[in-house]
Amino acid sequence: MKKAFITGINGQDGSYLTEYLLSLGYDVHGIVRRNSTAENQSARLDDAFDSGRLTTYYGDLLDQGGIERLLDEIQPDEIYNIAAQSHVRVSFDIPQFTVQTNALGVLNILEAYRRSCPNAKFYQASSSEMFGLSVEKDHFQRESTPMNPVSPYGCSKVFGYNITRNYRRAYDLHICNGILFNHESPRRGSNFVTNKVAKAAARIKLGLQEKLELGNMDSYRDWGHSKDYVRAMHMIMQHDIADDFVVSTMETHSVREMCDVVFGHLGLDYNDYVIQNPKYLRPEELPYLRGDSTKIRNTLGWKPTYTFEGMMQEMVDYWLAYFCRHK
Ligand code: NAP
Ligand code: F7E
Repeated sequence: MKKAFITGINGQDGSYLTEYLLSLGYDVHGIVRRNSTAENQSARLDDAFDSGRLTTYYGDLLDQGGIERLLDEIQPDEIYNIAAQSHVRVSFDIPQFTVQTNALGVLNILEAYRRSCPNAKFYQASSSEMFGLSVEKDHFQRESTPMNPVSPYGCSKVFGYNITRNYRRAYDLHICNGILFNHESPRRGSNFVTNKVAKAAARIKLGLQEKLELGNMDSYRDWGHSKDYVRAMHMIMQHDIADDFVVSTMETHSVREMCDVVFGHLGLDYNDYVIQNPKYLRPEELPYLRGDSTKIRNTLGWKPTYTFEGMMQEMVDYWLAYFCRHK
């Protein structure tokens, strides 16, 4: 039975990855940060605990000694480093914390891994935000696209990407990067734009809210489903060669189009409800993302199962059911 160690286990991806690995027969171990409110801290993992094969520990990427002790004790076969301060807008508010976690935190866990369990495989959660303003002539970003980040978050992720590639070569470690484009689900934090819109539209439909305030509605994103993307993470780790892969749907939609789909699903016109508030604008915006995932499709046979419209419907339906229960 394989053992996996996951950082960021109680986040969106961490919780779906946990369920996926448990379904494959893995023992899953992961760290959660100590929080003053114990209730709901591991809410996304509630079902997974029923398996009896999930163990969580207090831990933080900033505490290298603690991570090293855990890796030494657990001796995992696979390490998924998916913890991060993952909100781009917030990274402008707390740049130092973002860089400490997303950049130095990666170095901390790499050092712990190198000393404690160098035969394990290691996955790093890299991001399309690393590409920033770079777009190829065919309007895609792919593995070979130069990195030109436009946020503290993007800059921190470029460090994580580069240091993992450096450790792979320097110490002959099995380290992979998934360069994931945006991925969403009902478990997405509700201050990311898709779930913010899905949640507000459901509340508006039920008469619980009148307006929705957004920032820039003219940026484009390549939005997939987290469940499809955690499956890609696992496939990347099973490949014989430690390598880096873009994971994306190869489609792009504007925030405006996404609002149209969500409100349209409820029989509403978003123009009647959405207003702009400059407080949601970013000091520097990334205007356009569309990933070319040909490499992972051809090499590993991965492809997404969710459509953009199907995913957005799932999120709206989740919130409708939620607010009907909690009205
Ligand atoms: P998420 O829901 O925000 O989860 C992030 C997780 O990291 C949470 O469990 C969080 O714990 C934990 N964390 C934050 N700071 C930490 C620290 N210092 N030490 C230990 N744990 C810490 O993010 P996600 O959407 O699942 O994304 C997973 C990873 O993929 C992240 O690295 C993100 O940057 C990257 N990524 C995401 C996307 C996307 O579209 N979702 C795309 C590309 C890359 P708390 O709950 O205690 O905060
Ligand atoms: O913004 C615009 C905003 O915060 C998407 C993270 O998972 O994907 C994610 O980062 C777009 C941006 O995601 C609001 O300006 C308009 O253009 O949902 P988001 P993101 O910044 O693309 C990358 C790949 C990651 O790696 C990150 O971890 O939507 N937008 N109005 C808004 N965004 C937010 N959050 N809130 C608004 O009101």
